[in-house]
Order: sequence, then structure tokens, then C-alpha cells
Amino acid sequence: MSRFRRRIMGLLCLALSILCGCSVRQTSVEYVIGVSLANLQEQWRLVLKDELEAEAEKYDGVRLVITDAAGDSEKQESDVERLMSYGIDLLIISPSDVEALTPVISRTYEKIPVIVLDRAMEGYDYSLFIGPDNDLIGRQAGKTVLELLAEDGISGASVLEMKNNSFASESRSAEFVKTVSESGIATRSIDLPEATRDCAEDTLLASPELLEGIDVIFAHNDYMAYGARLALDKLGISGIRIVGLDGFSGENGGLQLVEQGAIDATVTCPTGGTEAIRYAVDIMNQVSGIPKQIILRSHRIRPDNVTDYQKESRITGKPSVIRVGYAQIDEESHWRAACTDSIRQAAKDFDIDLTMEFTQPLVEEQTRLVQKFIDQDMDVIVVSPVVAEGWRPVLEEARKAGIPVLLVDRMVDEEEEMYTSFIGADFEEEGRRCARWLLHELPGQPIRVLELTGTEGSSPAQSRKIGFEEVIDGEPECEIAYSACGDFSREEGGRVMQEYLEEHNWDIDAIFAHNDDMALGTLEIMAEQGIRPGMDVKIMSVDGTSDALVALQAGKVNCVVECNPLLGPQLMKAITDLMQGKELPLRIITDESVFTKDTPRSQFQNRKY
Ligand code: GYE
Repeated sequence: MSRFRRRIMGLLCLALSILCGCSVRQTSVEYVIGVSLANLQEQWRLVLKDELEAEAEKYDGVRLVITDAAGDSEKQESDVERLMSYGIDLLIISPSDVEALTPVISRTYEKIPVIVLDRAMEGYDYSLFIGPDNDLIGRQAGKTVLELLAEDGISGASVLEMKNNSFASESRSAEFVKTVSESGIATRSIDLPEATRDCAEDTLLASPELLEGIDVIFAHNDYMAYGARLALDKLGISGIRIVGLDGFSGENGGLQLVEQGAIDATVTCPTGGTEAIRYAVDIMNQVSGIPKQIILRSHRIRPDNVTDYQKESRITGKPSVIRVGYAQIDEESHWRAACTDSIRQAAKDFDIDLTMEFTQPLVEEQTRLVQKFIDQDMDVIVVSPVVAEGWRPVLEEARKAGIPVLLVDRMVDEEEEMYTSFIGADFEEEGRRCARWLLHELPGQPIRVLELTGTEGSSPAQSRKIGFEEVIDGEPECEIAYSACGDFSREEGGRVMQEYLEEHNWDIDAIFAHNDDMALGTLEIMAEQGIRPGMDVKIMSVDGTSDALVALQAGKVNCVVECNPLLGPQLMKAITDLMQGKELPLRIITDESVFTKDTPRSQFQNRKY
């Protein structure tokens, strides 16, 4: 249904209502959002539906059309097609079986924006993914069980894990078992046919032997955890700790169960419903800078923090002007210059008082600068960490001072509780994209790769290497024959190439450079030796800077994987949201493209860096 017809329909409804003397809110419908839910049996889904409807209510011109697939993938596929036939403007889908639903999601994404919730799909044929980090949730549950056992002074304990064989449950379980087994804890896992309170209670009452030798029950949602509590009470068994998942508010929600002592702990698993509507409206209003993935934060809830967790605003007393201290790395690349400019411009646009200072690429210097920002009592501190290690002490100081720390561009190797949010790229995927292109470009032949790595110990260098090797590991003919650090700089990239040529006869088929500048630094040096870059040797790099795209269009570079440096708007929006008391996602992952000789010329225009 076109927007014009919807408006007419809205006016007809309005006229009819006035004739009937009904009071009515102006019903001009701007956007119709189709919502395809996997089922409405699981409590988690009911909470998701409530969140979607409650947030949509805040936007006059937004209407939802919700379908329930009742756990049937074929029905969900036909639900999506039916929603499309209604002429919806955007689809929000929480897939029942993400593999089975991928084709219809991809087809729909060709026509309208699609937001995928809860279960990430292979590939990137969607506008935005919003969901929790299921591996992290498993680790958090495991850590909580270990804490409880330590409090009880129990070693060599056993855990009864009550799962429901769902997609999320499997990844959470794997990380849970890995976490507790490292401390010698044995886990007995059972899959319940239904992830409900009654099913959990009936299962334990029917088979009390499941509880023999058990010190902790870990249930994959709070309803099953509550059922376990009821069963233990009926069996007259005490002394067994219970940990759940989801952490919802309300009657018999995990938060209430922890408050009442019915269960000992839970881990929150946010549904993303509120965020989905907010981003859906931004997408339909064509707001720029929409990320590709929003990974929601999950919290470990115990009796000593359950009350604080439920307090609405995490930041009290929003300052009139937000003071931000930013510890940036000295400019080592064109990418860094574009990132810095983006941050500065966005601070002006958002009217944020930004103090950006630069340091040598040394973690000691950066942490000293962060400590200075703490001493200056900044409202928010932002860091582009030069390397991943060495951050815990100063992050502890910031936490003691009650100052949120946001990571932009690069990640630190610390637990997720040590920082407020990460805004940047999926570096492993960038490495995978380079390798996938190479294997597609040179299929079935021996490939010797020269790798130019970025700053040693930095998260982009570490993760791009991991992603690249993950893909080529399955290809015995493809190997990294030589790897050396070019420190993300053009000059150093050229030096590495110079040294290689001095020490070896040329025997390289492809160059994998962790950034454009290092790749560009090799071109002239190879050309001087009669090696034609882009022809005699395939060149892949990451960033998507203008110089690299010029070289690509000249055929001297073959594949440029984008790593978007224009992080300013997302950062300043996140800071604004944070200071208004909203909880930030754990990770905000940017949307990125891949450029090759086949990329339409239009995609090279109007680039901002
Ligand atoms: O790829 C490189 C810069 O941290 C993602 O650092 C950033 C990397 C980028 O020097 O050009």
C-alpha cells in the first residue's frame, strides 16, 4: 500500500470517526513496520512484543503489524511474504531458525530495510542486527556459578544445567561449560521440551535423581529457574543454589525472584525491542550513521545489586554542557586523520565540550592522559587504545571515580564490565572479507601471501589476522609466506617491501595489508623492480581511504575493505544518550563495504575520507 493511499485511508478513518462522534487521535500513518516473531509462547518473546509496542506508541505516525510464526520456519517465511504484500516500509524479524529464514530475509532486504533481532544470520543481507552476545552471557553465568560456589566454600562441585535446545541456548551452554570446567566443575546438561516453569518443576519432581550430588542449578531462563525452586521446595531439598537467565522485571521475573531470594542470581538478556523501534524510525527517516550491529549489554544480577540495577537513570544530574576527554593516538595514517576530524566536527554539532589530546603510540602515555582526564573530573572519557593490553589499572580508576569510559576505533583486552561501550568495526570480518576475495579471485591455485601487519598488539592487527587466517585455513594451497609489521604507516609498509625484495627473489602472489597506507607504501618500490602491482601481484587492504580507492580504480590495488573512520556522529549520539540515562549497547559495530573493480562507480563518489 503506497504512502499516499495510506494517508487517504487514514483521512477516511478520521472522517468516519468524526461522523460517528468518536474522539480520535490524528491517524495519519507515516510508516508501517512489519514485525515477524518466531513465536509468542516463550516469555522472552512476549516481553519483546511488549517492548516493541510500547516504544512504537511513542511515535504518532508509526504502526506495527505483528505476526506469530508459532515456532514454524515455513510459516514465518509466509508471514514475511504476507507482510510484504501489505506494503510495509520496514521489517523487524526475530527468526525462528536463522538459517532457514536467511533466503527470505535477503530477498526482503533487496526491497525494504530489515532489522534482525536476537539471532545473527550469516552474511550481511540486512540493515541492522540487534542482539545480545550469547557467548558472553554463557561466560557471565559460569562466572556467577563459580562465585556462588566460592562463597559456599565448595570445590569439585557439580552443576545441573537445564537448557532448551534453541540457537541461543547452545552457544550460551558451550561457553558456560567451558568457563566452569576450567575450575573443575562438572556439568550435567538436560534439554527440556518446553522452556517453562511447569516443565522444569515437573521434570525434577518426576526425576529427583537428577539432583543427586548437585550443588548448583543453572537454568537457561528465569521461568525454568523458578520451576526448579518450586521443585526443590516440594522435595524438601535445601542448599542447592539456582542461577537463571533473562532478568526481566515484573511478576515472577528474574529480578523479583532474586530480590525475594527464590533464586540466587540471574544474567540479563535484553530483547532489543526498544532499540529496534528507535533505529527503525531513524532508518525510515534516513538518519546517517546507522550501525550494522548493536550488541546489547548483559548484566550479572545478585541480591547486592538488583535494586541499583533497576534504577531508571544510571547517570544522575545531566550537566548543562557535557565535558569529554578523548585520548587519541598521534596521526599515523590517513584513516586516523579522518577519524579525528569526524570526532571534532561531531562534538561541535552535538554541542559537546571536547578535549582531544594526542599521545605517542605508547599505552603508558595514553593511560597517563586518561588519568589526567580522571583528575579533571571529565563527564565522559573516550579512548582509541593503541594496543589491547595494559588498560585495567586506569579503567579501575575511572570506575572508582564514576566516570564512564567509551572505547572508539580499537578494543581493549579487558572484561566487558571495565568499559561502557565500544564503537568501531568488526575487524575479524574485515580480515575474512580480504581472504574470501582472494580465494574467489585466485581459485584452486597455490597462493603465497605477504602480510603487512598493523601496530603490534593492537586489536585491528590482531583481529584482521585472525579473520584472514580463519578463511585461508581451509585452503592448503594458500599460505602466509611472509609477515612483517608495517605499523599502519605508508613509510613502514614500504620499508617492509624493500627488505623483502633485498632478501628474497620475488615469489609472492598476493599482499594482505592491514591498512591502505601500508599497501600504498609498497607500490612504487615494487614498480621499480618491474613488478606490476594489481597485475603480477594481487593487493588487498583495509580502510577505504580515497588514495586507496584511486589506486583501485587505476588497477594497482585489487580489493579495499572499508573500515569506517567517521565514528564522530555515533560517538556523540552515544554520549548524549548516556548522559540522558540510557544504557548503551556493549558494542556498536559500523556498517562497511568492500570495493573491487566490479564496484559501481557511483559508490566511489561523495566519499568523506
Ligand atoms: O585501519 C589504520 C589506523 O585503528 C581501525 O588504525 C584503526 C586502524 C586503521 O592506523 O589505518
